[in-house]
Amino acid sequence: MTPSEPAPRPISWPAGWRVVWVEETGSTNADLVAAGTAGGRDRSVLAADHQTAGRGRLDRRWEAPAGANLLVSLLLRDVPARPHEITQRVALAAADAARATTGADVSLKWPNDLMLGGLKLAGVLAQFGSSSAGPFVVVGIGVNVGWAPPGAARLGDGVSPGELLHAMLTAFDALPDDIAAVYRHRLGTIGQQVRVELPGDTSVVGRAIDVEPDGRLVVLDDCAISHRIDTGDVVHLRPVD
Ligand code: BT5
Repeated sequence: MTPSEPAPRPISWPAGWRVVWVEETGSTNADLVAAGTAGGRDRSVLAADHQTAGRGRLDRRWEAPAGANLLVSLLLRDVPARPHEITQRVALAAADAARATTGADVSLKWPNDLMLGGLKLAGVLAQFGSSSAGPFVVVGIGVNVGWAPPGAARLGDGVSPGELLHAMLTAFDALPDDIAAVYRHRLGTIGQQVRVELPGDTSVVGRAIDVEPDGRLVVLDDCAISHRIDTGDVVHLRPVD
């Protein structure tokens, strides 16, 4: 199957989700943030075969050729007291779905990248908003299924983007009320020697020792100073002998 011939999508979706799938848009996240601001309903889902302006975090780009990968955003109005939990839920659901459909041994890299064989398989972008219908969060995820850029991983031909989304929505609803332990268990970052690149061209090198209840990564540097990190890009370093 070529990227210009997307696989057929499931004809039904797990109960309670309103899934719209379009051929092309700028960014599914941008569209759902606009929909949320205009009062769009809880558990609205927008997927696209192709994004012309797919977004990563910190204004970066997310790339994928038409029809090859899962590009989807979820609009959720049940925003928990600790909002980052909802982003973790989407990452965990996608990891569970990838495992269930392909058997791939997917783990997480802080905060919410999906990793396969040490390479990035998927990225998550959360955006918060408010409307007259209350606060909301849009969580977008791009999962490499049929295509990956150099240095990244893909799931391969064993699953289609539509099948993966179906499994992901099912897995989301199957997560426990308290996901802290599940997230911690799946997070390959804990115990690793890491370099965390922080906004503003600085970085912290040390051992990732914990994740706090508010989602911050705790890194202990060589001077035994602990850093509680809110935003950054983690590089897993080889452990030093
Ligand atoms: C992310 O950003 O990982 C979040 C990506 C979220 C994409 C989804 S797709 C559906 C929804 N709609 C959107 O517009 N966005 C969301 P970040 O950690 O900043 O990673 C971005 C960086 O990853 C880029 O600067 C590239 O270096 C790299 N990258 C781009 N495309 C990639 C891909 N397909 N696979 C792996 N890495 C990629």
